[in-house]
Amino acid sequence: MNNNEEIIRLLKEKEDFISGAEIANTMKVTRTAVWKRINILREKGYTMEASPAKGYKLLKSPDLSIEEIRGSISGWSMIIGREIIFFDTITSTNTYAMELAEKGYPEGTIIIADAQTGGKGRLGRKWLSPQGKNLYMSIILRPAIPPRDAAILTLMSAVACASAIKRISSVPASIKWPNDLMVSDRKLGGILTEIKADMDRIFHAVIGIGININLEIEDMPDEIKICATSIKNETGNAQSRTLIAVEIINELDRWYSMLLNIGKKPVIAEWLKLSSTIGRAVKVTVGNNVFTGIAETIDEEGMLMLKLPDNTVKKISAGDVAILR
Ligand code: BT5
Repeated sequence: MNNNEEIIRLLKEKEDFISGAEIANTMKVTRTAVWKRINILREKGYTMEASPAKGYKLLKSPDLSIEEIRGSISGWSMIIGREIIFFDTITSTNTYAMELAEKGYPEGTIIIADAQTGGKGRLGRKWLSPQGKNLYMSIILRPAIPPRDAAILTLMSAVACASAIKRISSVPASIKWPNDLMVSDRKLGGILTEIKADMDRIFHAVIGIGININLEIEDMPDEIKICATSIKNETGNAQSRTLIAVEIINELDRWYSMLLNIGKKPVIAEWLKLSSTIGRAVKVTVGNNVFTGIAETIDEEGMLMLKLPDNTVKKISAGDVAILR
């Protein structure tokens, strides 16, 4: 725990004024050092009341607080989130995480940014990533699973995100195969899994998570406005990005442990429960080909089993699904 986190922890624990001397004693630093830290935290968006007689009181945290995320994650295995790196602005948390993974950063390292200038989706698409509104987060993993099973990482992440969003915001998030987080037919978020692998093993994987939290519909460009939503748009209330991030990290940690220790079955079973694709008539676009049929289920590798009009079943490994009414 660094000094910023320690001060925030003490202020939150006390829920009242705490004197500079007490903070300094507990942290074994000078009172001047405490005062300097308090000013840094104010610059980061924390609102503090300061009284010469009583000390400091935390009135409000910023809605994306890395100090609070670090202090609140309570993972089962403590793999996911063992290191969290924060940026005000970055090109893409995924691109940076892939670079760090290449350099040997440990499994579980998380990159979070307040804004992305080059946020990306699949196939080089753009991910709208304005400042101060949403969650942009990437996680480095080094799973001992064969490359053909890599899709399970996307399914697992979708399960973790949908469960976390439902629990914290009560928004009825569902999963559209393979990587979309939806509220009815609007996109709330997406997952981008990138891997470096050879034929036999995955060297590293990066899971990128983008979730619209407080983004207003009117702030979206027209082409996204028609098909996207945010938690705030669904509930009418702003939501703490910290709370959503903590819950997603905890859920991911739990599901990742389960995947490594028990295998793919529990992930797939939960995915099927949260999916809004299965059982529906769908149109699937795969490159230049379009298939329509009934989305029957997914197989053990996360492939979509599409029942075509001639009753044959086509396995699809990647594509874009549109639900037909
Ligand atoms: C995805 O791609 O849905 C994956 C998105 C992953 C974004 C995260 S943010 C953190 C990390 N760092 C990154 O650079 N990326 C990851 P895909 O299924 O290809 O969907 C992309 C399409 O979604 C775009 O072509 C738009 O139509 C739409 N879109 C773009 N931004 C959106 C937004 N903020 N909300 C909803 N839809 C959006």
